[in-house]
Amino acid sequence: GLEQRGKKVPLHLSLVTRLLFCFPLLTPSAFLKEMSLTTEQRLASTREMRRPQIIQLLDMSETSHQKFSAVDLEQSLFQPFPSEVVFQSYVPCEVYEVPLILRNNDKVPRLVKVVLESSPYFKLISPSDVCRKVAPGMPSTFRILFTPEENKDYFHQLTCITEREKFIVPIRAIGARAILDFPDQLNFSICPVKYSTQKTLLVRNIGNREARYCISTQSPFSVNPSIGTLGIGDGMQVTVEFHPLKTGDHFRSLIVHYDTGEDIHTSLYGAAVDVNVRLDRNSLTVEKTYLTLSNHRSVVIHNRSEIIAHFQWKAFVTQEEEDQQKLRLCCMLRRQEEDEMDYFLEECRVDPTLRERLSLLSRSFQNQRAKVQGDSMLFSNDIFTIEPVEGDVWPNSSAEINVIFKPREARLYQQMVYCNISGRETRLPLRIKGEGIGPQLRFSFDQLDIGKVFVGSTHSYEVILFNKGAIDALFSLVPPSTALGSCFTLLPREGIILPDGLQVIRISFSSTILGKFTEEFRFSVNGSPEPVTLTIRGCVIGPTFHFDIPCLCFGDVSFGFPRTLSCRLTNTSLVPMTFNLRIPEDGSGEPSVTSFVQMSDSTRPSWRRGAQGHVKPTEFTIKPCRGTIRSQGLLDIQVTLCSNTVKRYELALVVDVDGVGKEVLALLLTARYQHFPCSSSSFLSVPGLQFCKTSANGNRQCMDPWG
Ligand SMILES: *[C@@H]1O[C@H](CO)[C@@H](O)[C@H](O)[C@H]1NC(C)=O
Ligand SMILES: *[C@@H]1O[C@H](CO)[C@@H](O)[C@H](O)[C@H]1NC(C)=O
Ligand SMILES: *[C@@H]1O[C@H](CO)[C@@H](O)[C@H](O)[C@H]1NC(C)=O
Ligand SMILES: CC(=O)N[C@H]1CO[C@H](CO)[C@@H](O)[C@@H]1O
Ligand SMILES: CC(=O)N[C@H]1CO[C@H](CO)[C@@H](O)[C@@H]1O
Repeated sequence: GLEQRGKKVPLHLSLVTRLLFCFPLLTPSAFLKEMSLTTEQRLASTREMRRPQIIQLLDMSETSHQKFSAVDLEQSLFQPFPSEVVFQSYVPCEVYEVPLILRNNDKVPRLVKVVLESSPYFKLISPSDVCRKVAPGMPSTFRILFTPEENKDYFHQLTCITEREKFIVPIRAIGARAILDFPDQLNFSICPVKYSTQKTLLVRNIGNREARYCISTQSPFSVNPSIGTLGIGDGMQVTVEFHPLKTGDHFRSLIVHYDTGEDIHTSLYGAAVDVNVRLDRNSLTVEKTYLTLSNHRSVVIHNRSEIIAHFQWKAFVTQEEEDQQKLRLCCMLRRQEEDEMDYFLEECRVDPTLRERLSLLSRSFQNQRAKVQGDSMLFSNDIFTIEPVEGDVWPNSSAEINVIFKPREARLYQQMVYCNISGRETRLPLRIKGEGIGPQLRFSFDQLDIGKVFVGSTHSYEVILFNKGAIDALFSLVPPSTALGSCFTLLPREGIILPDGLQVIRISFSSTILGKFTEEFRFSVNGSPEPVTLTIRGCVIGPTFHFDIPCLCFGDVSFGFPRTLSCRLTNTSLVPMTFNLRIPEDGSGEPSVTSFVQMSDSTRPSWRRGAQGHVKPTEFTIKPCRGTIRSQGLLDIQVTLCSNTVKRYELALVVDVDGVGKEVLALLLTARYQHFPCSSSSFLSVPGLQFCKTSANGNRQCMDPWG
């Protein structure tokens, strides 16, 4: 088991440890110091001791009687010192010597042997008692002689063989070295964030070998040059830049890697802070602006710092959001490309000569994507423009930034923009607002009260539409949707009014609809969300008219004797009226019969029978019963009553007016039946329909009306 383990020492692992230990993180000064030591000084300054690299485990039963050891297997039985034999600062052909001490770590005496593969430069001198066991805790000292031929690096190794293992002690001869005199630390102290602060170092090669170097560091630091050569004793400028994007402390290393294998570290430090660079406001409202016109306001970037502040106006609040947007755009382009490719390949199947254009297509998409990637994503917008969108503000000065507002619609616009500026970690937000306004049309008055107008009469009015705004106004009437609205005619219905101009709108109105009304007329204005309105209110009334007497009093009427009265119907309105006169309570039967007719026509049935009919006779005649009275005209009306009924009359003559209504006015009619002195009873066949008379003293006398 031991044997096997011994043969499988993981070599690669030990190599890593070796490298780590041979090239520890050295500062330039430590490196210089180390390189300027003599071999003796170097040995004298060596303190640390490391476990050697065991390359093989041996079977102790073959080499020793002491098969067990107090030293654990990871350790060697002998501890070498120094762990690495180093020669340096030598001159060719001189002989240098370094002792190697091997101390017995075990609790029992042990043997140790050292083997050096033959070399023209290195010699091993073993102690004279090399074949004797070394007592526990005691050293055995070997000597290594080195005779260099040139001032260059030599590598060799010693193999130490104990009773249990073989291990290696490396020999390194460090020849000429380049030494760039970088400082151990470079302190940028406090710098503005998002700003590039540079320090230039004058570096000389103070070593004895040409320097072939690589210089590297990590963000937020950068270095220039990063690679080069520098002759012995020569100097060069190295610029280290600190460009922090975040505030706070930043620690990094500047690593100078030499071709001889050493990595020398300079610590870099810088603290990034926000400086006094700011906007004079964080919100800005551009005054109301007419469509198609533009207005601007300015915001000032104040720079009270010592730096030249570079600024860019952005639409996104952070770099991350900006990058996401780029990603989205690229994805979109990729999908679009795939689609177009699919389509194109389909075409190519039909026409193979198109195939050449395939690469053109793909190149065009490639270019577009590159453009997106390289885009600095400056703010750009159709409505708001920022000028300048990028620039510099010098120390102790300020920059005026114009925000130009060019609305396309009549509405409120709001937008956040962000100023990415040196000296401030976060982008400075600015809220910009502006309101677009459309043409400004107004009526000279927005309410027109036309009072009472007669039905059917035509009236004209004028209102004035003003353009109070700064831009042309294109207006057009929204056709009214109501019945009354269509009784109005507004002219012109559409047109254009220049700024400060006016347009007379003629309104004519004639209504057949009675009653109060409030009608809103709307003119839509191009570019304006709200129409300009005109409200017309008023009342349409019917014609006014009256009779010249309060009552048609027929007084006492005699049976069958017509009596005619007249009255005068006067039209006091400004419109003609068409009327119809009737007496609703009058009978609807045959016209009543006069006594003359009754007497001369013997074929007529007796009154008695007529009176007995179910339909009462029509007793009144109106002349004319229909007609039209012109505006402010009058008409005499004759009403004839021929009574066939024994009764007291009290009824109404009503007036219907066309287009206005029925029974608009009523005129009282009164009459009283007066009985007749009668002699012939043949007429008086109907009891109660006698021509009787009651005298003042109460005597009742009946007589034949025709007697
Ligand atoms: C850098 O220098 C400043 C003073 O200039 C000092 O306060 C600070 O401690 C230094 N920092 C480092 C890391 O050297
Ligand atoms: C800026 O002004 C301050 C105070 O007025 C002054 O100390 C500083 O030197 C000025 N800096 C520059 C770069 O002009
Ligand atoms: C923001 O401004 C800083 C300083 O000018 C600059 O270094 C950085 O690249 C800008 N960021 C973007 C995303 O443009
Ligand atoms: C105008 C402005 O703000 N610029 C300023 C830059 O800073 C100096 C002082 O540091 C001011 O005097 C300037 O007015
Ligand atoms: C106001 C009025 O009564 N209107 C007119 C109706 O017609 C008569 C007769 O012409 C006029 O005298 C009234 O003036």
